[in-house]
Amino acid sequence: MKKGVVVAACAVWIITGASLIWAQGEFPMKYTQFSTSDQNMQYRCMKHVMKAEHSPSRMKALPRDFSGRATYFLAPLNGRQVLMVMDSSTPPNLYVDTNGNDDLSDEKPFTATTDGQRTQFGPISFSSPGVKEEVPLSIRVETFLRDAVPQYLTLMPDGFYSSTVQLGGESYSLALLDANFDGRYNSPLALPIPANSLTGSLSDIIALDTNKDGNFDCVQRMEIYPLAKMVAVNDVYYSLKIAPTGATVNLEKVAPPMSSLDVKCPGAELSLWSDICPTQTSGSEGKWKLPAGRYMTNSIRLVKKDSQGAEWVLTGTAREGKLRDIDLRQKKSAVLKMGPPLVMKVQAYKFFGNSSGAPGGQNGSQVSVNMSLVGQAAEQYSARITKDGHNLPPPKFKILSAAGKIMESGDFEYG
Ligand SMILES: [Ca+2]
Ligand SMILES: [Ca+2]
Ligand SMILES: [Ca+2]
Repeated sequence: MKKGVVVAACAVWIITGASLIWAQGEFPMKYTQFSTSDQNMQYRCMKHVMKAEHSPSRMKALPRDFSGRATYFLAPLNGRQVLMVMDSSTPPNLYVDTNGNDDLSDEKPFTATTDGQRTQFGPISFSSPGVKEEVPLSIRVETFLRDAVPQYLTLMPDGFYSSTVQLGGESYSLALLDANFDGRYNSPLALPIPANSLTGSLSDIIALDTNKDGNFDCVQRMEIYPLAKMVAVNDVYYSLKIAPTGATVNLEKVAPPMSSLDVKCPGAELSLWSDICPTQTSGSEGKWKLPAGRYMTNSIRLVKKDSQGAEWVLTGTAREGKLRDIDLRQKKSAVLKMGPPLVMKVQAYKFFGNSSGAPGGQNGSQVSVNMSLVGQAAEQYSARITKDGHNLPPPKFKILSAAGKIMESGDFEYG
């Protein structure tokens, strides 16, 4: 009997000892409304909803005091199409079917507030059917003042969950955003994403201040990204378990199966979104170890030093080509050539415009000429090249006739 207790105690110690090494534990999260300093995160979750052409047939009634012109919207929120109607009165009012009964006569209006450019409504709160959450889904809705009849509404969350988590003996700020507006905080990115979709509207978003500077960075440093199964800090991987309500997050140190990716391009830096673990790669001659999974290139930097030590940087994206969807699920290693030699691609678009630049005018046609550089994996680089952090002058162009005569010449403009 006594031996049995000792054996059991040893087993508990081994399990507990192992978890002391591996588990980083569960952390409670706190809901906070966005402030102006958090707009990086809030704007990453923006979702546009186009106006409906007609009054939706399911709508039972408009509010009794409805005065102005009605514009109808059906917004995908909380797993349903939520009816919204803009009353273009002064100031404009937005009616939202917050209780999901397709009836707007039982709703109070949200009156516009404005900063001079944008008109905002909310916060607008909804309950999630079947989920008992401490904080219901809450959003803000924006539109442009100049649009008497808005073509679309912009939706964004009103707040986010955050916590300070302990990883490898250090404290990090972590935030979760319900970026697909379903009232849950645990929707991971599924790859590949459909063409022309915004990743922010397909999954939730996580932010982790890995350089501990007090900001969730999103320009040169990737600290805000679509939610995946893991996060990485200093090349250590942690699995993520998030309560659907956002109330807790659990992180555990894990050792995932790894693959290697070789892009045959020293100086390449990739910001990769993933269904397994978002990663920012650089150095090691363009050859990196990554957890086996699927990846999508969000942005690219090509960095080269010349013989005088000056640093030249090209930035790019992978809207198409092999870097758009990198599948390392079943592969121990993959080679994918990117970067130079770069081919210049010039595209001309003809459009009709009037002198004010508004579309639809009949006075003369205009041609927009766009230039980009295309790499070996069909990735696209901007013609904006920087040398030691300064923009080089934009490239010049000449348009020749079939006989070789210069018809037009000028400078490209960055934009
Ligand atoms: Ca209602
Ligand atoms: Ca969600
Ligand atoms: Ca940071």
